[in-house]
Amino acid sequence: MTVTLYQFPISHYCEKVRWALEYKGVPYKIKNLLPGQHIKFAKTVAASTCVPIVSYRDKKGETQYLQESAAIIDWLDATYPDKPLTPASPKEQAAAIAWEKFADEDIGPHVRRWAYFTLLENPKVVLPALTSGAPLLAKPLFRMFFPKVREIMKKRMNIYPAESQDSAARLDAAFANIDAGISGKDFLVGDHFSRADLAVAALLAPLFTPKQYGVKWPKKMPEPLQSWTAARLDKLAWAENIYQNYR
Ligand SMILES: N[C@@H](CCC(=O)N[C@@H](CS)C(=O)NCC(=O)O)C(=O)O
Repeated sequence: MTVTLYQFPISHYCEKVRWALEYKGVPYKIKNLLPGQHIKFAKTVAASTCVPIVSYRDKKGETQYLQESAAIIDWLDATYPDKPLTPASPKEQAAAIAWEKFADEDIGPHVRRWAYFTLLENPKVVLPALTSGAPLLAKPLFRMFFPKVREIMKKRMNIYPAESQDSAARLDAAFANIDAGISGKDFLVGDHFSRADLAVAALLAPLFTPKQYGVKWPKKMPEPLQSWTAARLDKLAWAENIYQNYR
């Protein structure tokens, strides 16, 4: 079966799906999209404009499209049962899904807003990441339109000072929640790596920029992001460890 991932390389939700595909050993093709260009494509195949989107051929040979990283992981586990990311016991399954929902809703959007708050003001850093994997000719065009794209991104994701500071505060609350969830154990749920660990670690990853993410990050992030994360390395250590061992 040919599985294709439509993505923004920089997107941590797309990283979540790349990790799930690779962890399970599912071969897949990548189609990189540029922010803006993605809208037309997404609207023709799915309910909303967001990526990741995964396509595959069903038994009748028809192409199906899946949107939402959690739904994609559901489909992966149902279709490729080896190396399950969803725990078998109903109790652990419910706990893992709850952690994933927490990661998707209470970590992902805040990491994104807080990181872009710094990154969008530093085109030299963010442009290579935003255009990575794009066709050569599209890169200068995207650069040219970047000021406009940046304003649209700010508007769509509320990347303004007060909202961004609020996201930073929410991340501190999320760290406390994760600490309590781990409390000396290796995993968030049970004795095995699951979609709970994968989702939390992937959605935090832009803060510690692991090489497995596949995007060319700068050695040092611009300020204030750099100092903020440097002061929280202990809070990120568990997720970094999960990357080292399972990504
Ligand atoms: N709940 C979605 C969130 C995905 C998401 O927020 N994707 C962002 C990139 S990080 C996106 O595609 N934004 C552009 C848009 O929504 O048009 C998931 O888990 O897949």
